[in-house]
Amino acid sequence: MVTMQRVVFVALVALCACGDEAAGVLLVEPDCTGKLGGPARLDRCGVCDSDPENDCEQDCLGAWGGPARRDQCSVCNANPDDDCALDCLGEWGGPAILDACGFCDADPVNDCIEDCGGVFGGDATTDACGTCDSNPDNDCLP
Ligand SMILES: [Ca+2]
Ligand SMILES: [Ca+2]
Ligand SMILES: [Ca+2]
Ligand SMILES: [Ca+2]
Repeated sequence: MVTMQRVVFVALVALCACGDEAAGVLLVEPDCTGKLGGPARLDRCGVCDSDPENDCEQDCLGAWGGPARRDQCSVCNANPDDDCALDCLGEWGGPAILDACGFCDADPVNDCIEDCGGVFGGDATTDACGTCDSNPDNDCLP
């Protein structure tokens, strides 16, 4: 009876050892190239290689390998054409605009205008006879 129990015990230990070996074999799985225990891994975009540095990343909308990028004004989308730009005062997305005379501010009311001679910021005026110059002394009088 004692001998019978010992045989069963030994058989169970053998089974357990066999099971451990099987588990050990199962741990060595093929990598994504099919090589057993190989170093290659699939990244989140389905690209299989052994370089973790080139794994695709989440874009700013949360899509893995997506095209969306955050511009300098923290607006996230996939359109590079609407990225905010530096204004003339050096502020990203700022409202300042250079007028035709080279003055930079955010006030469109003070933008310099073209005089009658076609000069931006010029002081020529048209007199009552239709003569355009910057001399008020020669204006013809009606
Ligand atoms: Ca990779
Ligand atoms: Ca954009
Ligand atoms: Ca202005
Ligand atoms: Ca004049």
